[in-house]
Amino acid sequence: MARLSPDPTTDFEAARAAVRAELGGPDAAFDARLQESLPVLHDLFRQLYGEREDGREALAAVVASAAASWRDRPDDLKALDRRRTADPEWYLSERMLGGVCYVDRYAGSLRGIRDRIPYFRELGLTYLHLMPLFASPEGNNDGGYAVSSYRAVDEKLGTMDDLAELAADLREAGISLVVDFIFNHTSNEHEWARKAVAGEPGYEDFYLIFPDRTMPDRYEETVREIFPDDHPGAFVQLDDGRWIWATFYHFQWDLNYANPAVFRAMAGEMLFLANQGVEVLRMDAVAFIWKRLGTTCESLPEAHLLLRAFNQVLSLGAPSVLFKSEAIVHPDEVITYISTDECQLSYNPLQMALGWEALATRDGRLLQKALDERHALPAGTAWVNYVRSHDDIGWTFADEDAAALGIDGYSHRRFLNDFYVGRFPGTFSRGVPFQENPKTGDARVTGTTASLAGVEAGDPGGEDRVILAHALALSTGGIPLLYLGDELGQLNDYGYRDDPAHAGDSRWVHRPAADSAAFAARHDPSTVAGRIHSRLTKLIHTRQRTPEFADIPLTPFHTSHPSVVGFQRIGGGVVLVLANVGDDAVVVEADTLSGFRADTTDVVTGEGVDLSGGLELPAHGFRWLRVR
Ligand code: OTU
Repeated sequence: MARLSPDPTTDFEAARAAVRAELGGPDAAFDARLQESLPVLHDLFRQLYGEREDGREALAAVVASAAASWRDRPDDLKALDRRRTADPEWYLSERMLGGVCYVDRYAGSLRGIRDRIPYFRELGLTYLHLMPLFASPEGNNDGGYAVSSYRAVDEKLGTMDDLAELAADLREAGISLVVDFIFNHTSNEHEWARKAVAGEPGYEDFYLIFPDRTMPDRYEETVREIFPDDHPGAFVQLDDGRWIWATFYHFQWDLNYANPAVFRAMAGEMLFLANQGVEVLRMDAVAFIWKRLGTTCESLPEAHLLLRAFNQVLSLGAPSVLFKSEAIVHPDEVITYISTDECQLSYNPLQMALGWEALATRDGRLLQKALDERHALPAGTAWVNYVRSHDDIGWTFADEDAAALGIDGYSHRRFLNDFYVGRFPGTFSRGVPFQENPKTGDARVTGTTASLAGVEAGDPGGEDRVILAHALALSTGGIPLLYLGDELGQLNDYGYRDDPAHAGDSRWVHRPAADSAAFAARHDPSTVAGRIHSRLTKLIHTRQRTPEFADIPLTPFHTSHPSVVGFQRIGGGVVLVLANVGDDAVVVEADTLSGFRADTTDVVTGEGVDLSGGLELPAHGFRWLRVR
């Protein structure tokens, strides 16, 4: 055994020898990538595992498993790798559109999902995120976020072969398969977990297990409670009296990435999934993957080093695979995960939350400020813009941004929670609270888009708000991501309260089964489903033929109306987006618009719009205008 050395020559030789042993003969493509990646990976490993006696072996083993995976990678995926390498910014296209669903709730099984491909094409999807579909414990398994094996599909949904076939069929239809990579923790039933608890050699350090409360108490002085409804603090007690780190549910045990064997094992699972045809890995709970005493144990520098190292492993073994970061945290922190060598894609939780904030307050200024100051990204990376996800809405805006507008962050969050869970007088929203923490006053909100926006309550602005929220996600820049069912205006499903496995987790209220009646009515304008579907699909198809909507950069456009959010998207021409989050119509004055030509075109309807007398925006309405 040997440590990694600052002079990497011998370390490199050991790694290359391990690669040769896997590949047999020379492989020009792999060798070229190794040439580039090895120094980077070596440097990352030195920072992460420099003190370890087995550092050199760990590095060699990881590159060897990337080589083995490349050797076994199917030819069609190698062809995909070449196409993506030739067109590395494919995901910045205006044609990109994501959809997300649960396999069982949406279509029963993986085969059922396959049967929905014609509808996905009709909608225009190019990206499909299937919620966790791996083997996991019976009963509550956090919607599959407690994984018992990354190599086995939940047998109720199908098999790994079904998944690989589905990935190929989706690819054929121009749709990239996205799955979760839940790598912060495994379920307590994972083989590694069983072995760790049993003290099997090689597995003792896979998780963070302590003999008594001494260390847990010290850690808990500085870490947040994430699922306080389930257990206080970050640890749970094992049957034998010891304590194990569990950030989320008590059956989700955090892995110990300070142990390179964990990195190595996870790199293997990741490469395995890449070879099934998964094109994007949604990196779950990235903020939590590294712990250090005396810190919040969130977004530590090592979390980034780990992501970068995983990225290098993939660029060796499956170069076309992308990472999407799931960091639902302060915007300054979200941005740190986004770069071409870390996560190329990231959820945009700030825009999501502030879209809802604007609809509640009828004031677009905080959202405008975020678009002005926090929307820009490094070249070659993209936001994933969503109206809501399978998770709760957390009010992750920056307090200093709120303060700049004279808003107190703490009381504003309380207002937003009250508003969206239906406690605020006159609210249009029918959300449900999630993880209310009486100790901190913190809470989050759940609900389908239609229920949050006022459709469930019968508010006259409900349908408009659903469309407006999506119009923002479709136009600001990045990959819009649709929660499938929202395009039919599906409402909250309160049935979860009768299911013992779900009753304790209010997020199930917004994860309804697909509504076949709403689906059948999607072309019927006398129904909510039909109206929302036709308005939304019109916007989707408009986006797909509007090159200005590609890529990320936007140019802010300010009016004198607090309820109006504005920006320009500049491509071949210029598209001006104006959105009114208020409940009253406003007229944007001709003077404000005088920098543009007067005879503009509405890109949605194709009709001419004359700006010389100003522009009227209806209540919760918006316009997409080609102004140059
Ligand atoms: C993620 O979310 C998943 O999206 C959730 O569905 C899982 O329950 C969880 O991880 C555990 O796997 O706390 O309420 O970014 O907000 O990672 C959702 C911090 C969550 C967390 C996020 C987490």
